Amino acid sequence: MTRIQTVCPRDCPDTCFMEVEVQEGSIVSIQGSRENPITAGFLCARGQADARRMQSPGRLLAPEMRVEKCLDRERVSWDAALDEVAGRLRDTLDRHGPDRVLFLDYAGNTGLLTSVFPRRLWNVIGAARTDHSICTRSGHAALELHFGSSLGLDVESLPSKKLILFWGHNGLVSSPHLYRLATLARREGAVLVAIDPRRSETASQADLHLAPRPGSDAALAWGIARALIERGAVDMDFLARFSLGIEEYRERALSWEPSQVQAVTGLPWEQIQELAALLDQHRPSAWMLGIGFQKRRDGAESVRAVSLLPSLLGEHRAFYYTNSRGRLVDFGAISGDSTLAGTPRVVSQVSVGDLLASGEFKFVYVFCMNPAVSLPGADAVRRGFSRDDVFVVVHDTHRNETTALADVVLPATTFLEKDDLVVSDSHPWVRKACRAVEPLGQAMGEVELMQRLGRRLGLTTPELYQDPWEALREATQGAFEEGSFEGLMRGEVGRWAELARDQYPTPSGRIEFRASRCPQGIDPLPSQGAMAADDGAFTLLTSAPASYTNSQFQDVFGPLPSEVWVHPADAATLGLKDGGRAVLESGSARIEVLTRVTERTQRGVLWMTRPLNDPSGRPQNALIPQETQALGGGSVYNSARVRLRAVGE
Ligand SMILES: Nc1nc2c(c(=O)[nH]1)N[C@H]1C(S)=C(S)[C@@H](COP(=O)(O)OP(=O)(O)OC[C@H]3O[C@@H](n4cnc5c(=O)[nH]c(N)nc54)[C@H](O)[C@@H]3O)O[C@H]1N2
Ligand SMILES: Nc1nc2c(c(=O)[nH]1)N[C@H]1C(S)=C(S)[C@@H](COP(=O)(O)OP(=O)(O)OC[C@H]3O[C@@H](n4cnc5c(=O)[nH]c(N)nc54)[C@H](O)[C@@H]3O)O[C@H]1N2
Ligand code: SF4
Ligand SMILES: [Mo]
Repeated sequence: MTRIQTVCPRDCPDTCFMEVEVQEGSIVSIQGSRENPITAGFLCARGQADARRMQSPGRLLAPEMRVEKCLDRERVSWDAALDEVAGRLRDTLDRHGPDRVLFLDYAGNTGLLTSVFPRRLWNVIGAARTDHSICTRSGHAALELHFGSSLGLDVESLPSKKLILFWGHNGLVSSPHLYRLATLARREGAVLVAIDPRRSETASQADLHLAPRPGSDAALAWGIARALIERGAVDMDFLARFSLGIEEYRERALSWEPSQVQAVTGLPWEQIQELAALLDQHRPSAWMLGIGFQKRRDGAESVRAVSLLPSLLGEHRAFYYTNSRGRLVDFGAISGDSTLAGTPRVVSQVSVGDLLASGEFKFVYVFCMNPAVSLPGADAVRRGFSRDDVFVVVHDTHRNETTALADVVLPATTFLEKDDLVVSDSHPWVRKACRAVEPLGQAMGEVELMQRLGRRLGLTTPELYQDPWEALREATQGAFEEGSFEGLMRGEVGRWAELARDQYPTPSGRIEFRASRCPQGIDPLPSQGAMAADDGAFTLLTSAPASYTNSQFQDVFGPLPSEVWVHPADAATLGLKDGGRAVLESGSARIEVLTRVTERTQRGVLWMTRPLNDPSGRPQNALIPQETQALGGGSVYNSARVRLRAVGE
């Protein structure tokens, strides 16, 4: 029996260290390592099921290619598949230029060698790419406005906090290890607060749950600011030393009358005062800002408003959003940004669906992503991929809705079959992720695939063929607080260095309550956007499912349920029964759902898990607008407006 040390590279803040037991080339067990204090010896259901998923019936084991557009794909050799991909790519470049070749990727595996180094090929070609705006982008832009960097709380300090807020963040489900640290604080008397329009798993466990109307977070934050100012809970010495613009901010906060805060949020003023009192009495605090509440029309404004509150209390960077941008790793060097000849075309990832449907891109290369289900306007994405004049190549570990539409499917190694280095979004711990088993079938890693494709295209740029570990060594020089790259190569654990938490790389070097570097049209102070009109439609909230990562793991745990939470009062008005069938509609898009009548949501607000297909295979995300946020260009999943109606038995 051998024990292999690896790291979970999934799009998950926890980035667990894993210990894999291998016997005669097969995985016997996967356990959480204790060498990382965040992982603390346990894994979530997905980590525990990884060996099963590696070998699930959906696993891709050989290249497949469509010989004619309307025919099924056939298994082919790697040589035949790569010849076809290189030939089609060369042809598209010659006939249409690099702007019509789209490189479409996201975070299916966040390893530096899996998802960052292989971008070199697309840089050398100068292909169009997306702005990676579906998830966190607007929130980063929001935090950078006021704090200069989105680096937040050192998550290891969570157990010593006296109050922890989960704001639009379902930590119990979406970052179970960070949530565990919060429970350690609670054991020592800390108060847990959840701010969520619905009673999420985290809200069910909280000592105090405030359920504002969706999208009213900035108003709520202004209300809290007013209540803190009124009770004299604001740390003026701290603000004088470290901030700028507090006077203007204070004036704005006091202009929010309690009645106005109540009207926008739907919360009684007394509840807001209660929270302000808790914040005053339980210091220090931690503010876990979700990605969920930021994925809406004014999501960046919500993040701006909420993130400034801990500064009022005299705390440096007491919010946590995602910390990856606070590390000193040179990501641009790894992706070979210097090999770019000019400025490539960058399109919005949020609204790429219509562009795909219009046939704008003639060659699309997808990896580490399942856009046919995860993107807003997923029906448009599917139409685009189905066009005769669009050639789609997908490199994935598993079959999914996107591979179903591809012309060429290339089998990828899972993280258990390759070496890598993963930078966590939350904690600073790092170790080399080591291959546990040999690649299954003909699966190939991203680095080898990129280099083989580069050779076939006749590309000679040396950066393409650099030893990838040498590239990582160069890009991590000076990035360690403890340990070194060489230490990682010997199997040791290292710790990334981070920006000092009392440093603010804003133009003034201070926390800027009034942002001095604001894009045009953006208020220097956080603003509350317009609330949804009362037009009989519902706001549809969608958020992360427990045993799945986005669309993954349905091959292990079964399909994500197409179920919608409806408040009993709305169900009564619409004549809906618990467990009954219904339809959700937006424009011409519709999906079938089962209704769950529950007080865990509020009137006018529906909730579903995401992203999924209905029982007929129609994508939930056909209901999501391809609209972008004014600040940061992020997604607006949680601003979707839908109609709900019962269907007969
Ligand atoms: N188990 C599991 N973990 C995951 C993932 C997964 O798929 N499964 N996905 C990963 C990824 S990609 C991400 S981005 C993160 C996301 O994880 P989180 O940051 O927790 O975000 P979400 O799950 O999108 O939504 C969290 C909460 O926001 C609430 N919310 C929605 N709109 C509003 C609003 O207007 N105001 C407020 N206050 N709350 C609102 C929702 O009701 C929901 O309970 O999780 C990661 N972790
Ligand atoms: N309705 C709704 N939809 C949403 C959201 C929402 O809030 N509401 N949130 C959005 C968010 S936050 C996110 S992050 C996106 C996520 O959207 P996607 O990134 O599309 O998420 P996944 O479904 O996890 O797809 C990742 C793919 O990567 C593949 N993969 C995993 N490991 C590897 C590997 O090592 N190599 C290769 N080549 N492939 C690999 C997986 O098999 C899977 O097919 O979804 C978005 N969709
Ligand atoms: S998905 Fe997240 S919580 Fe689960 S094992 Fe991986 S890093 Fe840990
Ligand atoms: Mo995400």
